[in-house]
Amino acid sequence: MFCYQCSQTAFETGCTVKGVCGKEATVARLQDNLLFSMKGISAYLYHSRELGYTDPEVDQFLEKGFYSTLTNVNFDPAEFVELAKESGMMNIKAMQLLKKAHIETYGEPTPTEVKVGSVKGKGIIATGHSLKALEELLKQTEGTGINVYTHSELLPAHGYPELRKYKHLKGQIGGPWFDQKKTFSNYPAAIVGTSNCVLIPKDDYKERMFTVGVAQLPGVTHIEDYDFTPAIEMAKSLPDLEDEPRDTVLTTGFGASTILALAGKIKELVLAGKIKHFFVVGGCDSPKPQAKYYTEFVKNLPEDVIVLTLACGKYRFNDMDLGNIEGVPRLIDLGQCNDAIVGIDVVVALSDLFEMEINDLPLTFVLSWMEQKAAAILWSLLALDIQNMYLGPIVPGWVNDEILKVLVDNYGLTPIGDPKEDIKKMLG
Ligand code: FSO
Ligand code: SF4
Repeated sequence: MFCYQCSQTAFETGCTVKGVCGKEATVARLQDNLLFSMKGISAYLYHSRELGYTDPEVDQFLEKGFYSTLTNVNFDPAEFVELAKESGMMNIKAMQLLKKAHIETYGEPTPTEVKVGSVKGKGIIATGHSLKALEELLKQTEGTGINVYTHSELLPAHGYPELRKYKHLKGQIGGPWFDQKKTFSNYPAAIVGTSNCVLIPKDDYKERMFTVGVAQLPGVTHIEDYDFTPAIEMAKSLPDLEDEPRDTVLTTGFGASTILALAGKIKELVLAGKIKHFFVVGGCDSPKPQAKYYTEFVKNLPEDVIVLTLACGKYRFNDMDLGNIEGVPRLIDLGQCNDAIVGIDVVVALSDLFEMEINDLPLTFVLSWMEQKAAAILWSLLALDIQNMYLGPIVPGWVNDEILKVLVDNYGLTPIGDPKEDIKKMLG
């Protein structure tokens, strides 16, 4: 634990073993966990509010949750576990709200092929999660001759009809959030960071980087009121990007209705033994060497399984051509991390389709954890009582032995191991 929230704190620097106030280490860690989860919920609420959507019930929960972590309010580990589960349910509501906002504003996403790489001309690269910021950027660059590219978690934007209608939305540059220093150095484009997962820029692109909304970086111009004039002027002043081969094509934009339209076919294929298992492989990508697990995992799967994926963890394998099983794609990109709600909808629909409990379905979740926001999604899945999920590349730092025991005993949460061995266990 580490807590320095009051003046009683040990040695006036921080309580690290047990609180002077009596707070146990596990309670301190569960408080941190709840805060992480609520930060995740806040991110989704923020992007919903950008589009004019709010949910007072979730706001009310945040008040209670934050208040619970104030000094000397709540010392009970059991109630903190309950609050974490409640945060998971509230995160489901927040993700539903954001999905509704995205669909009502930009149309239902449909599968869309996105070319990777630049074309000759001026360019702006947009990274992060905010579709609202991307839309404003597209509106303001229309007719200027500037091409717009997505990076990292904005890839799924191409699936939405009201965004891909812009002809100058040319494709994708780079991969997950952590390649940005190398990627942004390599392309003479203006860059716009629209949410979390911006990194302190290198000097060679700092001047041509901009932030908008919640994202801010020292010495980087912040765009106010979605007026992208400074980024547009910067892009015009820069050299052209060059034509690249653009052989890599990524498919994104599978919404719930596209997948559910295949329900009859999926049922037929499962009953005929042609689809043996479903995997949800997703979450945050991280630069840790252990994250290679996800590439190896998907590469080694047998051909009669379907992989649903989402968030930036997909960059470990989304350039693989897994083909299809009689017209049902084997790799289905549901979108951003907040589109975990689509994954949940699909899993619930599968459970209805086969008249089985979710935990009895031939289905395994293989999650990758990197940052705080993912705690909200993990707790959403736990709140739905989804059992036997695999988690990597490392177990979250706030999890001590006592918390891990609860997660293992109550939910069968398993740290990832060797990809081939794990596949055997999952399919066995
Ligand atoms: Fe990745 Fe970052 Fe979207 Fe996360 S870009 S790591 S939890 O913010 O959310 O998937
Ligand atoms: Fe230490 Fe408790 Fe104060 Fe935190 S609230 S600094 S654990 S005494």
